[in-house]
Amino acid sequence: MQRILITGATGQIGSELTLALRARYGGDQVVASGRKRLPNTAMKESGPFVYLDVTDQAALAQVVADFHIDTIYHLAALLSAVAEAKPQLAWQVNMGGLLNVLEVCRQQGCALFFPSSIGAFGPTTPPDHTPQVTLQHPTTIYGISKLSGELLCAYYYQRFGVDCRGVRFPGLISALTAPGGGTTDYAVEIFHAAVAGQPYCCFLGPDSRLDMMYMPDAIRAAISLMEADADRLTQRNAYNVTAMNFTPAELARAIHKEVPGFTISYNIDPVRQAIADSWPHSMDDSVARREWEWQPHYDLTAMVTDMLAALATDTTGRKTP
Ligand code: AKB
Repeated sequence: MQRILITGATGQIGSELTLALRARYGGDQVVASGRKRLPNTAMKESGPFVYLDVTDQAALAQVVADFHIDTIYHLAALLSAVAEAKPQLAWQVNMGGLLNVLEVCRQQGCALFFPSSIGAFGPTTPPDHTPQVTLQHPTTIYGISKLSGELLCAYYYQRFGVDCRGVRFPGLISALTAPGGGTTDYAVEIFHAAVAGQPYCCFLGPDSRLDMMYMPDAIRAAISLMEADADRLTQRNAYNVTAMNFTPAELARAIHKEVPGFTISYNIDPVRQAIADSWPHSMDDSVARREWEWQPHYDLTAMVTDMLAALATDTTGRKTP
């Protein structure tokens, strides 16, 4: 039986991943951890929660030993826009935290899931159908930390045999938890405005096309990869995974079909626009599809319908994948 630790469990991915893993493996088997945000009621009541700062290696090692952990989903990280505002802190948390996690994995024999991002690509990467293996020269501190993280995970796999697996997530959209500090956050904020009957002012321009994914698909991607047959995996740094791509104008039109009074305007934030402009429009995820049967379930229409319904009712009662 797996004993799992999730770092950054109170964040956007962790809030849903914790509940999905507990539903799959049992509440006591999945230890959620976080540094700042309080766990929500569902997380508190469904299994153990510990306060943990991933930059404290001794505390991390202690939690892993105490709970007999054999698999870590390491989600604690600063997102792109916050990282750009605090680059030194971003390096300390994103890279220092990952190195600590990798060391504990090496010392205590744990497998590791590490989420990389479209941010690991840069302006010189082919933006359309971005290949699995291609030029990666990110220009943001977030992207540099994600690319370095991919390489460090691959190194720990080759050098020490740590079972590291990862994906490059696109922008993630969730009804349950706000993202907090990313460049793709507009794609979540817009739904909250629409459901509240308010107009939305977008910080990216109308034509900024980015890869996106609905959270239930992201959760399935993480769990499927960790359960995949190791012999079939050729990419130990990170698999491209995607589900859809759209611009703010296209997303607003899709919402408008279901919320006829909804309107969008634009007030471009130059920092986040520059970050978005450096990222791919659409990744080629055929390698993930081939090697571990990755397949998204939600396209733009299905995601919009589900998001609006989830936000209009009780989001805490949503189905898990
Ligand atoms: C962000 O915008 O920083 C993240 C990401 C795409 O990695 N959502």
